[in-house]
Amino acid sequence: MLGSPVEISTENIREVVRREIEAVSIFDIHTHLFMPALGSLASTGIDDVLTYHYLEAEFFRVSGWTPASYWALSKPERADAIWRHLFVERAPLSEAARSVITILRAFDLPADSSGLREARAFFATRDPIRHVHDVLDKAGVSEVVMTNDPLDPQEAPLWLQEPERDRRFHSALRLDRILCSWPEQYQTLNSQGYNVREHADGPTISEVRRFLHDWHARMRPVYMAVSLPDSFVFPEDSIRARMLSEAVLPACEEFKIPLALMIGVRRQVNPALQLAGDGVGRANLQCLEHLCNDFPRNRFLVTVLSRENQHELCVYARKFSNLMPFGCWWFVNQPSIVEEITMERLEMLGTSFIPQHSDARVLEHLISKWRETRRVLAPILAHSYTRVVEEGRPISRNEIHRDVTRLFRSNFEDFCELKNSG
Ligand code: RAT
Ligand code: ZN
Repeated sequence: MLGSPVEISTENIREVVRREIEAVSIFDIHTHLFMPALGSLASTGIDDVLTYHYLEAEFFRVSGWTPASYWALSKPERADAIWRHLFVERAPLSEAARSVITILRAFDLPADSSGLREARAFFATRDPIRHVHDVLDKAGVSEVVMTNDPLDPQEAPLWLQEPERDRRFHSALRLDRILCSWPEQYQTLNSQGYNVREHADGPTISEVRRFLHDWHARMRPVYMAVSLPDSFVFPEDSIRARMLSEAVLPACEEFKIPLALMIGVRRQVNPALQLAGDGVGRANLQCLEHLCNDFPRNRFLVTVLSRENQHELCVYARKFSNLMPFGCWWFVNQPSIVEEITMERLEMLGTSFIPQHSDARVLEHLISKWRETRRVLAPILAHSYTRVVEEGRPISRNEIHRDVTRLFRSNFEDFCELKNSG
């Protein structure tokens, strides 16, 4: 009997699921964090928490400040302004604002003070290495995937120095500059010694392959990744489509790693807001049909930004086992929408998806984002089990443990073949 001997009653399911989700050690598959050896790029502490671009967008709505006057200030001054407008002059009701309260309380810091003196003093005394350890521990996260851009002028030189690896931090090779800004970026590849051309003719494709080969050897990424606009189509007659089909996908196949597609961002709809200036658009997901069909030996991790695209993504995942939906990305990482998306995915895909990633930009985000994810997902998963038990199929603790492990880590490990790759 599958469910016995430790099958549980419908009354207990909620509590068992809550405990399992509380206890699981999470593999966070997409963040903007950096391993300690790349610490000069890392964000941490109260000033970085408050100047997160999700909060900056909310600040510009209520403060009456112009972006120019805001950007003219130092980071602590910007953090002070955000604290005053979003946390002192009004209650922090938004998801991004409440997240700050979670972080402060996780370190026993006051969440209702008029200024940031105590919080700043606290973070200033933290030993950086110990702090990383404590934050991962408090967040219940064992491993994270970074976002590593080989064309970033600050990041690339650090990788050339062979930084010390940390097994809690995996790399992801980000391709946005190659796939979305080729005319502005091809000369950066030239400066790294690759003979590529503006119109991607001549040796360009084989040189991009060589570039990917070299950076793969350097970073050892668990996947390659790109964020794509809502207007993304595939196939098409474009440099991006050629790069994808002739360089990136063959390289992913050779290295046996997936390509992560993050589809639906409208970059810089309001450039004055800088990082906070991106928007969202509904994409045409027929691109996935073509990619999954035309490249059956490739694997695709996919997240979509528009709420309107979520159902379609589930349908495509039912058609293609080389497609793995992941996360509730950015503008859909709001509890009400996460509930809806996760329920839909459970109903359409069982446990064959990756429910969430944190997108943490600041180390301490791991605490608030995963606390919220655990809080939102537990009742949804419990509800799904309850419906099965009500229909007459017992469920055991072991099964819940196995499913929670799948959702929060092993679906990703298996899809990336991490266990076999050593
Ligand atoms: O969520 C974010 O912080 C966005 O700014 C983006 O970084 C997005 O997640 C991305 O990876 O492009
Ligand atoms: Zn991101």
